[in-house]
Amino acid sequence: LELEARLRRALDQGHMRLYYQPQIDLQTGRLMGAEALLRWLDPEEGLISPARFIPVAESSGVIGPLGLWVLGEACRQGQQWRTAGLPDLTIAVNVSLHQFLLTDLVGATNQVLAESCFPAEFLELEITESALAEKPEDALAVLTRLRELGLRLAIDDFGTGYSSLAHLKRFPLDLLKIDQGFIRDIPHSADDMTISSSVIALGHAMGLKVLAEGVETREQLAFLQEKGCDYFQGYLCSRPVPAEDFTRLLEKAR
Ligand code: G
Ligand code: G
Ligand code: MN
Ligand code: NA
Repeated sequence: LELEARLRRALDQGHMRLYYQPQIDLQTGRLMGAEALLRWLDPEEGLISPARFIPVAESSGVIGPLGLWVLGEACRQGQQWRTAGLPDLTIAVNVSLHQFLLTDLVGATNQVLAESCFPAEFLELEITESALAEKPEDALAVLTRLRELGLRLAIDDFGTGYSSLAHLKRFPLDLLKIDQGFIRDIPHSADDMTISSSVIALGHAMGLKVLAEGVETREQLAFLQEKGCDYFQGYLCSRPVPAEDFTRLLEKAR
């Protein structure tokens, strides 16, 4: 079977999973959120990365039902953690370019929030910088309607796309995520240290919180703390883990 047909079948047969990676408050060390990351658990091939199948999902239109499943699953899980009395947690969900511009993302989000009873204020959507740059006027309209639902908006992979700062300023955003490519070589790359601290300052100047991705070492953490970065995620704290493992992290944080 072609990848597209296999993908549709995997979705129908329940072979998709969400893994969760902790997001930590850099100043207090508190667990404040989780990014949901999609995994395809193929009975023959094992774990397949979204980097391999999201592009196919986008070009084939499978991203519509797949994206709806991801949103629904993340909200159901988030609500389950809430009703278990575990600490408050923001759940961040990745949204792809096609899903953002060509599907009814506002309708889908509204639907899953209603069905799951998960409060909108705890849901965050991550949109890549390049998706916002593609059609800024359309993007502004969608972001505005999403914001009206009461959820939070993050710009993902910041620094790798080409969004103009003039547009960025007009978008109703809450969080800027520094791409891990700028974090990786800290403290060895003076350029990356300059870029990262500039992005933190830029984000704060625009009234946004700033999260650093891909933090793997204590040196990186110390640098980001000193520069006033708000949050981090990365292997230093934890890899993305299945929901059951994340539940244990939450129980420890209680
Ligand atoms: O989870 P990493 O470990 O493999 O993710 C690889 C890429 O896939 C990243 O760019 C990530 O943003 C993207 N990705 C992960 N989960 C999702 C998802 O649910 N939807 C979309 N659109 N992209 C996702
Ligand atoms: O594009 P996006 O930022 O959504 O994708 C996040 C990707 O980064 C996922 O593939 C996730 O598994 C990966 N990731 C998360 N933390 C780390 C880390 O500390 N180091 C590296 N190399 N990758 C990470
Ligand atoms: Mn992301
Ligand atoms: Na990213």
